[in-house]
Amino acid sequence: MKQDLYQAPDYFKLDELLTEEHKLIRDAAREWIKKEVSPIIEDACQKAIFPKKILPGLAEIGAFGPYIPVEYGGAGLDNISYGLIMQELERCDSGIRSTASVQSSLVMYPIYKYGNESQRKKYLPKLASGELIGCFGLTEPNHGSNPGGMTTNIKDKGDHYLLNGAKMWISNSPFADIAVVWAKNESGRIKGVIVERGMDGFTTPETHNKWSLRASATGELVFDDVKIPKENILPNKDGLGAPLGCLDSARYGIAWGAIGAAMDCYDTALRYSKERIQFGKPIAAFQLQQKKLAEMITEITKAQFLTWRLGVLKNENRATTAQISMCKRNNVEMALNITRDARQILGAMGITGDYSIMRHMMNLESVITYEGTHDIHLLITGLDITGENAFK
Ligand code: TGC
Ligand code: FAD
Repeated sequence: MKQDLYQAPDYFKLDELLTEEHKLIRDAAREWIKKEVSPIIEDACQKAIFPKKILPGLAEIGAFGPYIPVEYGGAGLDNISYGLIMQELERCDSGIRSTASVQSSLVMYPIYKYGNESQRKKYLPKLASGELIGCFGLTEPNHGSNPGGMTTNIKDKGDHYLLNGAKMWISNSPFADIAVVWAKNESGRIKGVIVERGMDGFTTPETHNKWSLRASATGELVFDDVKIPKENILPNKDGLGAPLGCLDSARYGIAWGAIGAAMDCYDTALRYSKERIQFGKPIAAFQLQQKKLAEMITEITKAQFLTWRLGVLKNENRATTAQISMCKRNNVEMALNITRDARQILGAMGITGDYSIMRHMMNLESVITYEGTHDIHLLITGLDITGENAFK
């Protein structure tokens, strides 16, 4: 088994802008990843299984609901700490970050923000400890970028609702204990519904044959006359703005996560380039390889500062949806470009599972599509700066 030799690049001393608490949390996540996840991640990806045994460890490093208040079992941390944890997880594998993103931003966040006190007390502590795992159902077979067109629906039956419809491409669905599902009521208003595994008519078939995010389980959510108790409806917000609010939080985490993947590829390529000898010298001595490496660290550094600044704005409740979109879009593209250059620096070795680069590259093909495609984020920026809506 290959040792994880990762050394995080910090070319412009961003660490000096972090608090002691940020660094402690980041370093704890980094060490845990090296010890517990790096040794098993390649095998999990090759076998296309999510390694469930890491769930308690993820909870222990605070990856489940980092910013949820301590009284509900969360870690009560700020948004930069949340981002740093996501960065460390995705440094190892986007699928591991995905699981934590979904649990934190797409399951705990809506229950905390839009749920009532009894829903918060019932679900949040168990989600924070990893005793319960959740998933988030927004995308449907015919409604991906346009979730407002969803057809999944609830009908009021007096003492309960009946839920019908289907969601697809749902991270964690095959093993999740609960699902936060978005469905329209009779008036066409979108409501959040907590669906529990075991409810009659609720199934979660797994999606197989993915070439990307293989260490993350993806599946469908199928609802066939599922009887939903009224207390499982999130009462405090409805409309498309409710799920979109969750996406702001998750996209923010992805912006940090993508930097982690890029940092890992840069670190791997830099080390390899110093060790690999061709024509009598290390390939790092050739200008063409230096160009790739120099551009990688430049782009990583720019993304680190953009994202740190976004974290500061988020802590002050001043980060806008459009800023988050810009950051997610920039960082994922930056990371994907870096995987491609890093892979070339490793030559043929770059295509093997002995190194993480190709795995990151494949993973990022999902990351550039989920939580809003690359195009959608560009149009969000376009709308923000011009005032013209180019979506429809
Ligand atoms: P639009 O008319 O713009 O907005 C509808 C309502 O929502 C409000 N709103 C927001 N509210 C809170 N936060 C935001 N970020 C908001 N953005 C918009 C808006 O004010 C409006 O409110 P109201 O009261 O007037 O109704 O909506 P639209 O139908 O034109 O769509 C806009 C668009 C395309 C940007 C949006 O729908 C979108 O972002 N599409 C992309 C879909 C997406 O990102 N799906 C992600 C699914 S989850 C996922 O991928 C998880 S992967 C997890 C993992 O494994 O890590
Ligand atoms: P489409 O919306 O069909 O888009 C296809 C193409 O058309 C894209 O290039 C897109 O940019 C472009 N396009 C669409 N509309 C426009 C427009 N107005 N202008 C210009 N171009 C446009 N969803 C969840 O709800 N929960 C999850 O947990 C979840 N996990 C996922 C995990 C994985 C591994 C993947 C791959 C996806 C996941 N998704 C999840 C779904 C994801 O959010 C959607 O795939 C994404 O929103 C895009 O939808 P789509 O795939 O239907 O593409």
